Amino acid sequence: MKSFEVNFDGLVGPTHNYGGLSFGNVASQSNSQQASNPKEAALQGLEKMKALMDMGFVQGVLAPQERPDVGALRSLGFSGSDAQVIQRAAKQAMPLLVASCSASSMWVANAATVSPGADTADGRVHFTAANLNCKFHRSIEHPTTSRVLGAMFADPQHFAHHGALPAVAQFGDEGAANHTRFCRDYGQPGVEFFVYGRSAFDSRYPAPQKYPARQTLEASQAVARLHGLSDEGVVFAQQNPDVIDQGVFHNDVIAVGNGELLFHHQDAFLNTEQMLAELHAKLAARGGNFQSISVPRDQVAVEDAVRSYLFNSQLLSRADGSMLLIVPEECRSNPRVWQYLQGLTAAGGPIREVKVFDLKQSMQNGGGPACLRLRVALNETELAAVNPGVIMTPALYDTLTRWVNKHYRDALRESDLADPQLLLECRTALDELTQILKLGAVYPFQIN
Ligand code: SUG
Repeated sequence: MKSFEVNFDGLVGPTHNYGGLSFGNVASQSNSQQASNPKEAALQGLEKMKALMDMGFVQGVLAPQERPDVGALRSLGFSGSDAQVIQRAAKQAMPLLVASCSASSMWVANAATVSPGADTADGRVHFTAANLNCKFHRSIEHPTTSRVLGAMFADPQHFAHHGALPAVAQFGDEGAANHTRFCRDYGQPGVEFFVYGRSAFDSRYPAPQKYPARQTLEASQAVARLHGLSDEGVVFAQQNPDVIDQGVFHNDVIAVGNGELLFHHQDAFLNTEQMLAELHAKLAARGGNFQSISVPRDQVAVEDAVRSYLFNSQLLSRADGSMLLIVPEECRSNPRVWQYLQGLTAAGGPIREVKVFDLKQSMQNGGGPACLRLRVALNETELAAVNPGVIMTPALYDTLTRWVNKHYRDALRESDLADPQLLLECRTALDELTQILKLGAVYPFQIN
């Protein structure tokens, strides 16, 4: 049976703005308070989806969330009509209004961790929504994420959904951004690779000093248990705490994997040799030949990796078996990174081509090509069971482009978030979107 890796990209929501909300994420902090352009952000994302579809990849769409999140503000004590809740929050606690307006659900690599049916004990595709509880603005995503994923992957015969882990820092879970999977073929059992930033229950593990480690070992282990993964099919590895302190807030800012290949920075992990040997042995037991490309620090410094998002790329397998790397424009404008990439494709290794995309609106909040997509490996039968409304087609691309042009603003500043009209605009747009994507009622304003 044929199998595919389907990339579901997060559609950027109408409140995309630069709130400076993510301590430890250099781009979010340094672009705080700039004016954003939500329309351009959404169109840039749609361009990437269309380009992948045009290249023959199966591409999906993941809907954004209802923002401002009036319910979150109510739970913090703001009351009255929806408009009053927003106005009171703007007056008394602007940072909370900004957090309740974040369009951060666009970075769907953080929506959930996904294990393909070939790896799980019951043969179903398993999803665990990420609790994202390191940051308030992200911790409010998972209830809607669960409803949206449930509407996309509804058939219980093929898909199993787990709610987010307990909402405490000890189980901090950031989803697929700290998870990748190695396999010979997407439909065959693979090795799932979980990368954590610290241990919450064992003080022998080192931890970063300056910035938070968002993912814990115990959260990663819990997800592996929930999904019914076998010990032979998992490897846990610790991120190098020094790189977290240099702005690598998720592992997908310093490493990316696909098929049998791990592409990573030399300084990405702790105990790298041992970890690579374990990946090699476990993939070999599953019939695969693990390979890795380590990018030396004297060619690309960690700082260059963080600024360019070289590793926040999409590593895609083409029909001829070679791989394609989708990188953001910022890689081309960094001379060291661009020179490295020229050498990489010329070397005749597995990565043969680099394609560049302009994702500046998302990049300025620390979200590159890989942050914007959730990978789901599916066989033909499972793919046929996915809600067809969320699979990208030329017609859906045209409809979504028209929808963005009709509903989105082309400039948003912090003061605009207090405008109650923005809430109405968002709800009108999202109501139409649920019809376009055939999701049914998934937003609080549709179900309460
Ligand atoms: O969680 N930025 C996101 C970026 C997430 C990137 N995802 C991956 N690496 N997979 C974050 O830090 C910034 C929002 C703001 O400041 O307005 C933000 O949430």
